[in-house]
Amino acid sequence: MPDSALTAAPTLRCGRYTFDLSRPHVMGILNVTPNSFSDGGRYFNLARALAHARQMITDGADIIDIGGESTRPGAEPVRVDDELARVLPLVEALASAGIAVSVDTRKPEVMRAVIAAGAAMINDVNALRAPGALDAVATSDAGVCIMHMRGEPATMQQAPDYTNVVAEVRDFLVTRAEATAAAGIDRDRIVIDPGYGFGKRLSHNLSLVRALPVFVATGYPVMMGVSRKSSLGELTGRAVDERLAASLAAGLASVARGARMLRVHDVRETVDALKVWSAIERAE
Ligand code: 9MG
Repeated sequence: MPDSALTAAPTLRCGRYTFDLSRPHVMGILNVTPNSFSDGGRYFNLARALAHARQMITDGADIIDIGGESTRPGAEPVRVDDELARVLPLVEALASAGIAVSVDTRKPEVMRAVIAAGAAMINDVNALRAPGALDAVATSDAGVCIMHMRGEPATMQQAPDYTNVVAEVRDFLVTRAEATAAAGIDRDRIVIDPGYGFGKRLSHNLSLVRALPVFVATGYPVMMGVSRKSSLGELTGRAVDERLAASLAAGLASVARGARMLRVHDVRETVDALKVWSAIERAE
């Protein structure tokens, strides 16, 4: 990565969209699974899912992340055709309405189909490690988020351990970002994500948020997904649907340390919090 990349204006190219990340961006979560950890089943119906996506855009989301396979700890895999049946109608409807769409998937077949249907970004918690995944994105102009995950969702929370969590996660992401760029995906299409909650204990998650400047220094824009996660329940004792305040605190702590995109359930509240934070940052 050239030195100039560390100081360059952070822009992210995702298909027909170019995001100016000098303002932190908000990615609204739309899980269309019967069993997601925080909104299980609520948007498993097309009309309801579309209405929720439109509401998130009205509330200020910059992009909607659609997921048809749960990545919660212990989740079971979903077949390609089932995942496509869940996400494709939404991608088609939202993309044709001019809404920027990301799809949270680990499967190259799904990546190719959703990009053809208009998705502007692929959000891969597996960092494009599946055979064919790099090529599926490289043959398009979509953006990509590559995330760190230790193990697989089914087993990732079974005693995760690190010698130096920050260095190990950073090295993994730099290696994967370089492999992504070498496959022909321009660097300004790549976002990295330390994978809060993915094969990490509470102390690991907190260290990663605190060390976000280390990830920013790689030159790639950083995304964080802390919304409603179980570690926030560990800290506050709150149930999953009572973690708004905790999510806002962790999200703002991430942005204050350089995260440029937040993946959230509560778009309206996050956008308000970011407006206040940004105004304070700009004040004389
Ligand atoms: C799909 N998904 C769930 N949590 C996530 C996180 O923290 N980051 C990204 N990129 N995707 C996530």
